[in-house]
Amino acid sequence: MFRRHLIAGAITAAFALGGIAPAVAQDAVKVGLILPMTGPFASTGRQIEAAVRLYMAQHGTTVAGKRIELIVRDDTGTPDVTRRIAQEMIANEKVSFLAGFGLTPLALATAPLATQAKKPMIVMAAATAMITEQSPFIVRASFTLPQATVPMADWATHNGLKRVATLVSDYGPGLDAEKAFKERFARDGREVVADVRVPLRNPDFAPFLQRVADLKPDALFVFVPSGAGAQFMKQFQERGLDKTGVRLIGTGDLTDDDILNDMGEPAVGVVTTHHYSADHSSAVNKAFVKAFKAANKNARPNFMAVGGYDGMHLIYESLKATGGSTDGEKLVGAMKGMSWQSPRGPVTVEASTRELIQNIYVRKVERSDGELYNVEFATFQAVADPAKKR
Ligand code: VNL
Repeated sequence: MFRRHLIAGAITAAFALGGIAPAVAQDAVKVGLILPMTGPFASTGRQIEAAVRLYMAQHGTTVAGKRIELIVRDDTGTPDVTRRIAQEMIANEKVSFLAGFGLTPLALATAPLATQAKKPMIVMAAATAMITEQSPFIVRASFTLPQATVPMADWATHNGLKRVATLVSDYGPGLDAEKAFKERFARDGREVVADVRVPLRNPDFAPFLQRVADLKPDALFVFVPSGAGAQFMKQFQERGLDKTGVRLIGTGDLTDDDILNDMGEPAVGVVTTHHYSADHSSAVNKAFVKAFKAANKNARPNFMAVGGYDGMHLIYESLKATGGSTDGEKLVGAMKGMSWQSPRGPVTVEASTRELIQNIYVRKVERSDGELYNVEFATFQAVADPAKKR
């Protein structure tokens, strides 16, 4: 006890005398990464953290003369916890960036804090369109559901589908997807014959799938969040819907690269639209996938990983642009209009919306070398979020 007091006293004295510790602390720029690392959405946290660490390993931890310090905290996917962690990170840790946000409610819970503290808030996962409108300090490194869905509706239209049912998780991104699909598709004799919503947590798809089977649509359009696709696919098969000729389409969240291999045969042939596939054939992506696998026991990166990787790019490049200044307004200003070659393809931060303009690819699940991949076969170039007024 006495000994501890003596040591504590010595440390206090060193600070009071202007020791070197405070100077070192000043030179660190802290990035507070808040993710669901446990609970039903832990795969999202795991993917993003791995990609953030890969980016730092590849680009070093000194940017514009500042040492980047990463602080990772688990919010378990609970909005109150996200908000409390963000508060602590701002007040106690004095972070310069907030980042992560695995689901929409978690991003929404934090937005007012980012505004109040004037901290850039990099949304690496959550994808409801209205999120970026909740704070001028939010910049999104993922995508929006309308952005991924409108191309799917166009693909369905051009492929002669007439009667489509939709099935979405009953919260922000699902409602965005349902609305975007309906508005784009249901014209000129085409109709959405049912729009079913399933609970976000512990969904039992069976009763909804029975309804869909009875309606016999040409296709079922699905949005479920990353990680939930395997359970959906299992029940789709158990109900025999894969044998009834109901085509399965959706956004790429359904055939998430993280779990695609476990889905097996029922996933083969499923067509989805999304901004990222691990199978994307660019040199930048090949290098990214190779490095990610090498650092993560051969695990494949999914679209969440790319959100984390590009989010780190925004943090590093904005800090370079401000010459190391951590003024929140300057950092966000530097991110606006920024363009680069992401593993997903070319991207630009649209200055007026702080959303990425990016390609949306049409992909089909195919087997190659014994593994399942989302194989891209058509591209909608430079798609901006269609939900924003401009
Ligand atoms: C969200 C959107 C989450 C898409 C997801 O996976 C996803 C969201 C966790 O905005 O909550 O794939």
